Amino acid sequence: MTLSNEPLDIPMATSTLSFQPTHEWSRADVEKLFALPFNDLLLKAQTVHRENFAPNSIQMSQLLSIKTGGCAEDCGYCNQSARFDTGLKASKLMATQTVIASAQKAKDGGAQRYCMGAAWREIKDRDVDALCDMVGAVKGMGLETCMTLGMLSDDQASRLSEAGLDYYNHNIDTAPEDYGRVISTRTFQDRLDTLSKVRKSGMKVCCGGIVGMGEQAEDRIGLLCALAEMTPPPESVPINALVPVSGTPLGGSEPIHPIEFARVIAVARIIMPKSHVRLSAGRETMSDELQALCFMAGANSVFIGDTLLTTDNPTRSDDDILFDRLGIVPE
Ligand code: SAM
Ligand code: DTB
Ligand code: SF4
Repeated sequence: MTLSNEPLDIPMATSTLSFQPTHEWSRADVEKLFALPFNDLLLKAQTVHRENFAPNSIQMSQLLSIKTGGCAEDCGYCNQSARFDTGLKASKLMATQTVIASAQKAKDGGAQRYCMGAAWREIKDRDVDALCDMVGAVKGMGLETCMTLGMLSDDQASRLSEAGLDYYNHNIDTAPEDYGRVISTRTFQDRLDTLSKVRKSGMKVCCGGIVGMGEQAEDRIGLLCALAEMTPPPESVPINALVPVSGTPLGGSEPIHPIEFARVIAVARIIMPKSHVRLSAGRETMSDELQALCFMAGANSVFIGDTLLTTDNPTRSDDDILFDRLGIVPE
């Protein structure tokens, strides 16, 4: 099959919203986007997507948990907090050679970016040398590098950046107004402070959130507005559907309706036109049809590999079948 990356000449849907990709979105605009008829919203999102990206290409990242469990924070969605009994076995920071071997497997399997995550509240200075070694080695394989390690200092950010870390993932998770319901051991401002240190160090920002945690529709609007008003917006925006883990406070949340989930992706695409929007955690329980709808809505990044950090992701062979069926190719 020949895939065309040429922009399509698609007429805009009739709606009261003018289409301005460079517009700074007010909260009222974002509310109006969410209220659009689904087809109008999807057409807008797909049009913005085609104006900024090759329509059928997807960025593929792979995760590795380099330090699992035992975390001091109380994030109500997380399997790795020491405060909840989820049966997860905690482990120490992985040896650099083990990380390198896993990264090589990921590269051989088609990953473009390798994202190393640690269940830490913040980085300790004693670990920085080892983290820099991991970054240097993974980068040396020709992979893009990403880490998600909690809060950091300016000095730690500079060292990781100098070692070759391309992206730092640090999610705001939910709207500022909803933050206290989800996490009590840090504030929304703590997250913004870390993100500003990441920016200052020259690394690219990967920042998104989780939906399906029992939040209100207005919280999803608040989450997306908070991401879009970052200057500049994050280069990478992971939209996670909660992977419910029993034993965590939010593990019994009502799942988000699939159509509402696709709306979140579409609005993210429209208001952050240049960012990669990642259809992140939660794909394991999504139908092929919902994933296809999300790609149509402008998602252009996924995690590949059989596990995320501690939970399941679709197998590579299931993903290969799906991407082939949809004519999706790696970016
Ligand atoms: N400890 C660091 C931190 O919190 O920034 C890095 C690792 S933490 C596991 C990375 C992100 O994974 C969280 O910010 C959250 O958005 C996401 N996450 C964690 N548990 C999740 C779950 N059960 N479902 C969906 N996303 C989850
Ligand atoms: C992100 O936004 N999602 C990823 C990555 N960044 C670090 C993590 C998802 C974790 C899902 C639960 C788990 O596997 O432990
Ligand atoms: Fe710790 Fe990160 Fe999990 Fe929060 S999300 S409990 S900070 S590992």
